[in-house]
Amino acid sequence: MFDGITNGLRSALSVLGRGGKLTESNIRDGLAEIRKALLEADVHYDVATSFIKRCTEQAIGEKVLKSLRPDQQIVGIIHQELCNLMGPADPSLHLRRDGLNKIMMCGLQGSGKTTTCGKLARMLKEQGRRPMLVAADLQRPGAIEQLQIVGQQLDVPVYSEAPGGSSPLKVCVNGLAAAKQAGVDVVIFDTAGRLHVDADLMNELEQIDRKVQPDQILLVCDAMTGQDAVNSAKAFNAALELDGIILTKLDGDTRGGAAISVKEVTGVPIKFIGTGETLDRLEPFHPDRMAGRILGMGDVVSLFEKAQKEFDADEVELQQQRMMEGKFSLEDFAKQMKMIRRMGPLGDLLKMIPGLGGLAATVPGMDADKDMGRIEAIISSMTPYERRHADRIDRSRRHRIARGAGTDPADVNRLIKDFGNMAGMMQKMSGLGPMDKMRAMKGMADGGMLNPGSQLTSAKERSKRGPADPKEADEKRKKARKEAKKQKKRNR
Ligand SMILES: Nc1nc2c(ncn2[C@@H]2O[C@H](COP(=O)(O)OP(=O)(O)OP(=O)(O)O)[C@@H](O)[C@H]2O)c(=O)[nH]1
Ligand SMILES: [Mg+2]
Repeated sequence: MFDGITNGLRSALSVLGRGGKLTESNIRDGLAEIRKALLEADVHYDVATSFIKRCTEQAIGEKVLKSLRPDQQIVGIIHQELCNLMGPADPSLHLRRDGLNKIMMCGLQGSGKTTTCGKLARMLKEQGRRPMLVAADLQRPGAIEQLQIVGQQLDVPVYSEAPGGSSPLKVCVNGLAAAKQAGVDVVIFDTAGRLHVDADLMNELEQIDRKVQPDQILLVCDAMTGQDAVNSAKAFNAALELDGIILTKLDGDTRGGAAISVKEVTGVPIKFIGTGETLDRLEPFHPDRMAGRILGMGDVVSLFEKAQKEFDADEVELQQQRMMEGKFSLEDFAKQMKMIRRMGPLGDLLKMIPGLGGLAATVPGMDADKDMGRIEAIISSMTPYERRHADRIDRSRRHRIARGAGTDPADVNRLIKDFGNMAGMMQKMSGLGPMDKMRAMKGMADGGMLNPGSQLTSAKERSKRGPADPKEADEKRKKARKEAKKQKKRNR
């Protein structure tokens, strides 16, 4: 997302950073470029204009021009102004501990209301709440069933009525009563959308608002619709006094302008962003992180939070233990791989790391997800015995596994070798002090060992190159032979 803005800002900033000497006139030129980039990204005209005015005033101030790195100072100013535009942050739903919390969702047709109801319910459940969904969209055929499916997926109750004899208002009132009776603590009303803001829809929503008295009215806005999203937000806010905005579809190639202007135009905070179709793709909105993303500085904080959530700490510790004891098997390896994959497509993760943002898109032939998929396929074609005793995989087993995984036996071989190297190193490292550990890690990273899949795709090319470190490979082979002999003896 935000590629347009990011690239525009980058080129403008490189104008500012070039030549060393910044003057008032080239700062103005650079900022004018940024304004253009913002407009192209669908940022509201007035918002872009006043934003650039504020940045310019500060940037041409004496303090900036006389500072050591004026270009950095200017990036700082833009970052801060972006935060001011999109913030302050308020990702809380202000839920009470006791009693029933009522959340009403609204938005145009197809903006993502029903999906976001599910995402919110999932998030609340994770926080230990007991949510219930109410299907108040009687407009679109299939809408009730869609919400029911979401509820089933999450194991969350859904209140609905047959569309024939009921009205959205009735469904909400009855749904509220059902929620009270069921003893849930959050009830979320999924309402109908319309193609455009119209009086009919607003009437319906206002009636529900008056009768149900929601604690939070959240507008779901499709970020891909740019200015339209911002304009509809204005209209919804005028009728309903929104408590928060959820911007959806901030994945894909959204131009992102809506995220920048919607708070400024409506005064309503953005609470969450939707970054994918699946129900786990909801993130609290952080203006500073978003500003960082827009400026292409990466989003390390989000990345680490994601990692923390997806990695099962106990499992990781258990695996470390197994590594140290030399018991780390291909089965553990596959588990680790799964954990990494749960964090999302690798391309997405790369984009969040500063400096690597462009990498995912620019390195030809790089398809880390495919490589990881291949490794998983290879490991899952093995028998449990083989996963625990990788050293026992001989030629015929190798061929069988390769057939099962739809790859080359050379790939299977490579994976087993890489895995053997990694497990061996890990075991060695467990006896080292922290500094030596770091050195060893660096060695592993340089040798590509921390990313065993990275070389799977070019079996042919590799055979030309030979092993990365012949001496080490030799030693490994010797050790393996010794092990095999010992094992044979034991078996006799
Ligand atoms: N890529 C992406 N797609 C999303 C996101 N949120 C929702 N969608 C998709 O957008 C489409 C519409 O979503 P719904 O949740 O049905 O939208 P709605 O507002 O309930 O639509 P109506 O009930 O017809 O008014 C679906 O295909 C969703 O999968 C998101 O954050 N990212
Ligand atoms: Mg819907």
